[in-house]
Amino acid sequence: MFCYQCEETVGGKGCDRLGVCGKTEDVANLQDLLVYVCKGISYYLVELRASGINDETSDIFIMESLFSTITNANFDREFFMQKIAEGLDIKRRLKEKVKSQNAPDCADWDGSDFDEKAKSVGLLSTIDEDLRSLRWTIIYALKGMSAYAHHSYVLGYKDEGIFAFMESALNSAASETDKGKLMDIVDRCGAMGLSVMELLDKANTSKYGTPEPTKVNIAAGIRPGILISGHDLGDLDILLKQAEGKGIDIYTHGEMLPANAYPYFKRQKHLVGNYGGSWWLQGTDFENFNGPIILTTNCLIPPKDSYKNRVYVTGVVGFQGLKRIPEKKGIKDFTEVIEYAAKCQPPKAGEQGTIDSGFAYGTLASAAPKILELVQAGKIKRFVVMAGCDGRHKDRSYYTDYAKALPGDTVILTAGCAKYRYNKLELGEIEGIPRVIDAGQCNDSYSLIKIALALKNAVGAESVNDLPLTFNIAWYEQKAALILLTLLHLGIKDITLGPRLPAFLSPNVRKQIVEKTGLRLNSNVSEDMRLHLGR
Ligand code: FSO
Ligand code: SF4
Repeated sequence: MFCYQCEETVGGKGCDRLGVCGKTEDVANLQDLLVYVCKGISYYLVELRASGINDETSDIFIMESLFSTITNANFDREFFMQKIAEGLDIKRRLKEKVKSQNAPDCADWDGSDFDEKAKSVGLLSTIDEDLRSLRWTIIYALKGMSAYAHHSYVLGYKDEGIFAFMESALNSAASETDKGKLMDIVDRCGAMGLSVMELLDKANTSKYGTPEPTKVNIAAGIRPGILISGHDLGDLDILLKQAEGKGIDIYTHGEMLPANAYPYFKRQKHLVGNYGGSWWLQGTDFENFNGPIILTTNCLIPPKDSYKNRVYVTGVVGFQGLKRIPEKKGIKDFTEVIEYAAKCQPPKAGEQGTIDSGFAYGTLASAAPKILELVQAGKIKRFVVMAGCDGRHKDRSYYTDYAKALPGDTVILTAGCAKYRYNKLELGEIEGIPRVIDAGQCNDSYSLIKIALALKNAVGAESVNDLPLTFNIAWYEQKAALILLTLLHLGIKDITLGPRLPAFLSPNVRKQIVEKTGLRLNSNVSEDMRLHLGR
């Protein structure tokens, strides 16, 4: 095993025995083998597309497979064994359609001992450090892309161009040796990151309306509840329909929080608010919740025995021993969870009050004149984009300290679970504009990009880099890596990133990116504050 795809990787270098996330060696290797099989399938798909033939079953397989290997989504050996077998069947079928003399090993391998083969196809099989770095940066970006494509797909939205790009990039990640070409693909991943976030924004807002500023309740009620976590709004929708009138309260957790701000979900009286905090607090939050919990996407932490029997998974999420939401006639059936919830105690009371969410670009556009007026009057001196992910390491308190230290004439723009580091602080407002503007889930970084571009146009600036706008991003897993590549692709300079730079960027690749973009690692609050605000 060798995995360095997330920020928490051992020693900032790589997990080589057991993942900090809890991923075991055999599962890590099988995930690598599944990626390898996807590369083989992509080889044939690229050939077929060149002759005008598409294969949707394969597109979906690649999207689901890559998504299942993202950090904290699936830890289940059986899931990966089955997926690899399924992939091999797809590959055989495609191989019959393509007459190829020079197929790479990933396309040729026909599946013998999975565990043995899995040991030889990981990232260390590429000896050259820079080549490895570029190839796996692409693969990690594709993992993030597949997650957002999947959230869109389940709502009925897909984009042929995104599938075609993913397959062609995966094919290049398997065999391309020209580092310049691979660097170009890294950049194109950033461009495609914007497209996939745009697609998901369209899917979410077309189905559920434009999020509106909302004070989300964080207090526990007195009825039994179901806690739903992850990013999949479609699952929340089905659950709410099936639980209506059953005397059960539905609460969001982690990245599901922004659902509370969509007009469609606001109309559901039994969606009562958000319980708990960020993904890494689930050990305590799930224990205290007392009722069943549904994980629709990452981030899942290996569950404790004290609540394991109450956790249900769906979609690409998996963990040995957890119950899976069944499907009846293609529709997810939450009956068992709802009946189980009715027998449970209500959630343990704890927090009180509300948190603000729902500031999508569609809503902020209407507040734009007011915001501009405040900027021109010097009442808002700077915006700081603090989007991204949260994580469990102590040094993440940097983001809380930074938010607290920001002067009262600054506004934080956020999206993703990074917000939990400061969204319960009393940071106040500037003439009705909250000092923490939460656009939503990590994919709603798209909204933040739109806001930045709108601001640029409104003040007549030549570039986003000329605005009083600083990017101080927190990353953890591969969706955030994709978002970073999108920001870099858009030409945003001098982004501060933390708490560590990605281990998958080799020193040479990192140097090249840093020289071109000014990307830098965050340091300490006072130094960064001086650099960002000039005071
Ligand atoms: Fe967070 Fe996890 Fe949304 Fe990620 S819950 S860390 S970037 O999966 O996707 O922000
Ligand atoms: Fe380690 Fe992160 Fe990979 Fe898990 S996902 S094995 S923590 S690098």
